[in-house]
Amino acid sequence: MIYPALLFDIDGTFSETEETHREAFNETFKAFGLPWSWDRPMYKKLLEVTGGKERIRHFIDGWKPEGGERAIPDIPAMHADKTKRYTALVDAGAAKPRPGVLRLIREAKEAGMPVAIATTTSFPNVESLIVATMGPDGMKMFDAVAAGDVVQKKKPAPDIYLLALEQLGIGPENAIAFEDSLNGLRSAGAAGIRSIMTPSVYTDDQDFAGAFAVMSDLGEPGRAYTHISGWGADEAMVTAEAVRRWAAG
Ligand code: XBP
Ligand code: MG
Repeated sequence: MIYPALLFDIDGTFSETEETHREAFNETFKAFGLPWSWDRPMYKKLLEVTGGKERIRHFIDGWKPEGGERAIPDIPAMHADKTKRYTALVDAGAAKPRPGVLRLIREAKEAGMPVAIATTTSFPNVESLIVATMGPDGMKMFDAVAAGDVVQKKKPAPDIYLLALEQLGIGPENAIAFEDSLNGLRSAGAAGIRSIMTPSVYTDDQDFAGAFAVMSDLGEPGRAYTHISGWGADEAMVTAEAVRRWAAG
């Protein structure tokens, strides 16, 4: 194997999915007869808590919405409904990969570098997104998939990254994470993994001090990224070759 392994976050990093998550949550609230609707500023605050079930609980506890206390026992059912609605939206084409993501994954696989997923989102959401954007065999591109409730503590805890490393059988020094949020940066960092950050619509005002590199996106041929900090100041694309060079220091 050629290292580093590339560990991808999904929401915000692989694709700008959070608006689709928000839409699915709101559809679910309506279906459950709850007079709740999360608008963008509210959802931005709610994103501080990762995980859909955890986010609904946090909303009930913090915002004290009408019907909140009564809805607590329904959270697992509400979340299952939200997953169905989210995957239906994604299956219908709601999410596009961010610039450079598919290119980099293909380059890495061709170079013999392991590629994995480390995300807070539920496994069916990952599968729908990968199949919708990479085709029916898309999941075969990944050497490990660590997603959702398989760990006790979600990001910013290191658990999901530690699980991905365990599945790959490698140490953190042999991995680079791709993330879009402070929760993701902290999670990877707590697992000892360096992160390349591509801020997303909900995280572009967060402070990624200490990240390995920060750029607007991964770049495509003829469409360079905007460099923000760290490695890659004089380059245009995050390529598999560049990641290997940067990681070797
Ligand atoms: C993603 C999340 C997820 C999604 C919803 O964080 O926080 O909770 O918003 O997914 P990250 P579920 O990108 O840092 O992994 O509803 O399936 O939990
Ligand atoms: Mg993310």
